Amino acid sequence: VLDNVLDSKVCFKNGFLFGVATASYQIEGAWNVSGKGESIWDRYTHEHPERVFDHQNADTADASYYKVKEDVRVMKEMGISLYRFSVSWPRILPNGMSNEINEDGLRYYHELLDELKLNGITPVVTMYHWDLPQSLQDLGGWTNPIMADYFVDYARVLLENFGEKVKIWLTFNEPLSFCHDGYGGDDAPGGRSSGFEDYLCGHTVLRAHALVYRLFDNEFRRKNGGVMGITLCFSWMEAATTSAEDQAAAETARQFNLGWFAHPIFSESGDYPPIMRKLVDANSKRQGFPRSRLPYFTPQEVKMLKGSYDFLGLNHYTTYLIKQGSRKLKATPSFLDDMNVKVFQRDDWPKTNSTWLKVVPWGFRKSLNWVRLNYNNPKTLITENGVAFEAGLRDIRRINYIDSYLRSLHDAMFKDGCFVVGYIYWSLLDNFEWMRGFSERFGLYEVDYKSPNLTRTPRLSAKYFTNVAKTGCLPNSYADYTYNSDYS
Ligand code: PNW
Repeated sequence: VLDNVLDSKVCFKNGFLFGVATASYQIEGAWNVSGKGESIWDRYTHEHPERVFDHQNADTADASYYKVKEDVRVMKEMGISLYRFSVSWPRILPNGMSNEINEDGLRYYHELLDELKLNGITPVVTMYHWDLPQSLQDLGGWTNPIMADYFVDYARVLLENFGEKVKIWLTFNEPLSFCHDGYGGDDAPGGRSSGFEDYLCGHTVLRAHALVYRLFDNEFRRKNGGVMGITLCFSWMEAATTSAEDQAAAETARQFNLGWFAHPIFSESGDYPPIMRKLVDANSKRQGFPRSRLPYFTPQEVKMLKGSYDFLGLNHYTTYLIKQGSRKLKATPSFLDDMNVKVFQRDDWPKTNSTWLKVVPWGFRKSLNWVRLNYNNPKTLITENGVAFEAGLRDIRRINYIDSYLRSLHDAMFKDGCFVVGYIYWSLLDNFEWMRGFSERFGLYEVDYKSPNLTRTPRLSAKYFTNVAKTGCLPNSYADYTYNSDYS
């Protein structure tokens, strides 16, 4: 009988890693302390408070800069084995360039890395999670091709200083988000030039990624060991109907969203997805541009990019339905016009506190299988998955979300053979959720923004996740977590 119960339990194999994630600007605070330079998010939230929910900014955020011991203790208690955090470029290089290194920046991340080591937690370090030094934005930021060289200089500083302590590196977090939303939309730096600057950004970022991967491979791996990847976000794009047109539209949407950054690195043929090349080239021509708005790689760059990874970092949150588009091409370009599909979600999918995020667990399995089939089943680490609900400790719906997404992940791994090595929840703590300020709470731990200490308190979901991380299995029922006098 016991064997049957154990058989039916959903367990991840020994060695599967559980973790939690954060990012520098979203939690650190101390925005102008001890030599840190200004980032584009500092500048943007200060100059355009009206664009952010409730005029908020992350000047203080969770004050994690001052709470290394406290935050690591919480992780230790949860029994997780990975902590994914990002390094603030302007905290290390106040002016963005490596001629001036801020010693306090190095000290802070050493303190964090040492504390993690003391507690047996493996760091997963993102070099860039959106907080570009403002001085580099003044040169055009990621739309300026030279930014790739400055990123290499910065990466070298990180590899030289932290290479002995960090074995799992990510170059970038979600280029699609910070290129499209930052240079083609409303995120910092507020480029609002979609269909043009976002492609320039993407091009520089892809080159920068490959240069840093080759630097790591040629100069650091032998000495320090370790692995390097890139984190891409992939919302599942499901065709809304079985019609050939909608099926093709959904595939186009996948190529424009994941393929834009994944195809050059993870595909057999390299370079941008053929459908993206074709559509943007044709539209640029029709709009009278002298050349394609999507830049071309040299053959050497295609080669340098192809295979520039040891693993894929995948962020997955939700699913969209896709129908064939019907837009007439406008004179002003945009990414959405180039892709030309209709994107929507079903009204009966469970809602969350993020307008864009509906609970659709089966999309996770489909995303992972699409990656498996298109990129030859790369080693994958889930670097983010999570959900925001209203403040409060009895977050049964968050438990529900995590549990259902983990079941879908389990099916992808054990029924379909997807090669996934770990799962990192976003986020450890409530934090500054970019344009939506502190209004969206993703944390396993609640942060009380009214208390002077920014007190952290575990939600029910923290208890659930602790159990999962410690046993490697999903509970047969999570009734245990539903009624608990501690949380009433
Ligand atoms: C991520 N989507 O961005 C970021 O990496 C985090 O910094 C952020 O806090 C988190 O998601 C929650 O919003 C995403 O459209 C942006 O599917 C967009 C999507 C997913 C993630």
